[in-house]
Amino acid sequence: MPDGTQTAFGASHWGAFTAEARDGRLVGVAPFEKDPSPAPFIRALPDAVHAECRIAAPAVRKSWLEGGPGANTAARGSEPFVQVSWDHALDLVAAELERVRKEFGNEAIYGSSGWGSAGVFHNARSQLTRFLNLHGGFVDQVTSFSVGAASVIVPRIVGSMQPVFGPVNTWPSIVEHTDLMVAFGGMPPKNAMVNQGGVGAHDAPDWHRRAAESGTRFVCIGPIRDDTGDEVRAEWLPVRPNTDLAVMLGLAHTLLSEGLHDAGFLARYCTGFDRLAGYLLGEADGTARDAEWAAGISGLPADTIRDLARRMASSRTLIGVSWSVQRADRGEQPYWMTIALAAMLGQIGLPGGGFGFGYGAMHGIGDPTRQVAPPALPKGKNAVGATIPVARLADMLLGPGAPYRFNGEDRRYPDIRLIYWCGGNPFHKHQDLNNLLKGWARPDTIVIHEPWWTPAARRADIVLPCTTTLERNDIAASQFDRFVVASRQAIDPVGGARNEYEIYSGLAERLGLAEAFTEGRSEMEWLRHLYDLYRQRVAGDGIEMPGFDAFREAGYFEIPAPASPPVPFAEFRADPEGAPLKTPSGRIEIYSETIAGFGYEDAPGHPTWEEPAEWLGSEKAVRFPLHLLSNQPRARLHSQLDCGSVSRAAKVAGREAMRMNPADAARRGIVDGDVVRVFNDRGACLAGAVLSDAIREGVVELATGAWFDPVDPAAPGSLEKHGNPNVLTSDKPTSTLTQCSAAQTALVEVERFEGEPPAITAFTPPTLIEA
Ligand SMILES: Nc1nc2c(c(=O)[nH]1)N[C@H]1C(S)=C(S)[C@@H](COP(=O)(O)OP(=O)(O)OC[C@H]3O[C@@H](n4cnc5c(=O)[nH]c(N)nc54)[C@H](O)[C@@H]3O)O[C@H]1N2
Ligand SMILES: Nc1nc2c(c(=O)[nH]1)N[C@H]1C(S)=C(S)[C@@H](COP(=O)(O)OP(=O)(O)OC[C@H]3O[C@@H](n4cnc5c(=O)[nH]c(N)nc54)[C@H](O)[C@@H]3O)O[C@H]1N2
Ligand SMILES: [Mo]
Repeated sequence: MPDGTQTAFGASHWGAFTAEARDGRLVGVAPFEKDPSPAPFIRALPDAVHAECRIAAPAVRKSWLEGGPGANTAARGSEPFVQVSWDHALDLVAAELERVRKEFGNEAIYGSSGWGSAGVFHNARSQLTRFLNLHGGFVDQVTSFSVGAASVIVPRIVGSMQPVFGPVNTWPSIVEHTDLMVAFGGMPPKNAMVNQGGVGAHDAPDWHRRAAESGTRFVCIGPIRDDTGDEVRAEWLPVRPNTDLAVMLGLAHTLLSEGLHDAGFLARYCTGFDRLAGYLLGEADGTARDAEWAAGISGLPADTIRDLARRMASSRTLIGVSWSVQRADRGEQPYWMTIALAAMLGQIGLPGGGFGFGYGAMHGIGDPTRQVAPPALPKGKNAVGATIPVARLADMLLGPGAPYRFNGEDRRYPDIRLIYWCGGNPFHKHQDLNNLLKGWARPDTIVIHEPWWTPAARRADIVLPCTTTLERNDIAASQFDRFVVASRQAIDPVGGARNEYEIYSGLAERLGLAEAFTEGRSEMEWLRHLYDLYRQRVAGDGIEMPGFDAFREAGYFEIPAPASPPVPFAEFRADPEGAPLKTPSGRIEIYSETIAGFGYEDAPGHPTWEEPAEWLGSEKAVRFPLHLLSNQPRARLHSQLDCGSVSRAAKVAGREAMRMNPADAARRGIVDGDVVRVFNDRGACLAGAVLSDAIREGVVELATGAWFDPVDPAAPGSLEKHGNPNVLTSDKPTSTLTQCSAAQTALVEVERFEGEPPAITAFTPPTLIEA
């Protein structure tokens, strides 16, 4: 270590590290010594933290500063910002919160968040929620982009979210017991690089290898071959996107017609199998959902489907389904059918058998941890009852007062005057960004806390610069990981950035809420308090954590793995009457009277196939013949670190890489490295072509997260030049029942882009005027 270099241990969603700083600047990060496979993009932290696009000072959009709330809102994104002092900025935000509260009530305030950064105290979502609740409440978001449709359907069918958030069958069980793992959507190694809250040791690749070595066979059913890592040597069944449900129905039909289903299990533990059986056999409409039928829809050979069904019935089989499969039109249907299919195999409640969602979606799903939820900053109570399903943002902004239905409820969208956004990036996450832009122009005021001039920050009215993890002390922990990390501040806040705790404390002071917000605690006092809560929590499990000071000194604490792996549904299997599921029948609801009772046209009482709004078999595919998969990126977390070196090195011709099959490319005269234009009726973007036979023909992969960078920054429909797939995705909800994101349901066409591609401006800060 050269002279003058200081080190600090810390953690991020994608790994723990030792940060090296010299003269107040980060100069490197070394991955945690206990991490066998660190995420490559951890190395981008120093350049991202000191990037040109860090926000140096509080800034207010020029027209807003001059004209007040509601001034020239259609110009959001194209106007300069005026830099103001912290005092001035906090005065403006406090006054605007009061104005909206008094004139329109707290139902006119929408607060939103996203992944933010790791850390239980400086957690963007908890801080925002605590503050807005104290101020009288706000319209909050429910469900999620990650597992939204699942969060509605899974509890209705099995009574809890355990099959999603665990414990699911963990890797030690799979190694020991599972003969065959059928993975719809794979178990992408790229996704196992992160955990919400942090990952200490990336040992998923080792577990995958051990499972393969122990004889577990893997089948990857999905449009992309490398959705499973080389370690598991999977057999690849390249299915058409959004047709998993048809494959599952075909498998189920084979089991039923060949008498391979477990009738005893279905009778004892489930309700309504007869209704599904009638559907499989086509009793009402004469269409048998057999292997041939499934082959016609999915593109997999019928013999392959039949053979797979027989293999599943003759061995200990675990069905894994990625979260992406439910992020599609009627995405709850394949999840429901997964449960029904596993019930037919009769192995639910046996070690290494049954089903589980999201293996590999995050590192911790399947990892043998105790799943202790870390403590969070107390949020208080929200006096506003109204929420919206998170993916319905644009519908809410464009249709105040409009009725909508959701999970058995009749609701109306609130009329939002003020958006307060911290720790998320709407111009990353939302579908159909050209549509969102129209809604974004509606509210009077948009306040954002951000470290960087992201596409959302440059489209806000008041931007308050906040610190990154490297600039503050925290405790990083996740219920999905066994390492609890004492994150240490490595450098002073960059530029004029402040911790959000300090920002809210300043606002609370102006609003007469200071004591209630801070409870008189400093950062370090809060950490000590939260840590003590954690210590008490694990003590109940017989685990002794050291005192706070010793923990900070050691840098981390490792919570030991449970002595024996969990077996989901084992109690229910042992005693279905004594340990019933929390469903109306107490059993697995293959048919749901409740869902049928809602009377939604797009969600009948058992899993049913309907053509997705857009798919390779639809009429729309004549004009737009390629199915777009906008999956999670390899070189970053969502839009985070896109301005860093690792993400930028992965671009092709400066744009997001789009993988396509060589045959699809040849038909369009596209060669490797070409800039291409990807388009449909909703929008168009540029991307850099990468040809790969790991992608099924008819499918293109353009990962999310390139910073939204349209040629005209405020005009809906302008060409996006950086490769943000959300100008192409559809904002159609998954269904009336679940109202979630159907991002994976989108068709596009691709052509070579001729001429000089426009320069990328996403990472250049907006024009800043000094006050
Ligand atoms: N490196 C990295 N890891 C991440 C994230 C990140 O941004 N970067 N994000 C994290 C977050 S927030 C989440 S929610 C999880 C998401 O986890 P997932 O939702 O599972 O992740 P995706 O990458 O969107 O999709 C996984 C794969 O599913 C396949 N797929 C898409 N549609 C279909 C389909 O209709 N059928 C089938 N069979 N396969 C399909 C695609 O080939 C895709 O590569 O990932 C987490 N992990
Ligand atoms: N097409 C398509 N779209 C998708 C998906 C998809 O598969 N396809 N996946 C969806 C999924 S699963 C998810 S989870 C979402 C993710 O969407 P988001 O969670 O909105 O994405 P992030 O890029 O992680 O946004 C986090 C933002 O918080 C900022 N930030 C970091 N630390 C702090 C902090 O301490 N305080 C504050 N105030 N800000 C901070 C970061 O700079 C970044 O701008 O995207 C969704 N969108
Ligand atoms: Mo997610």
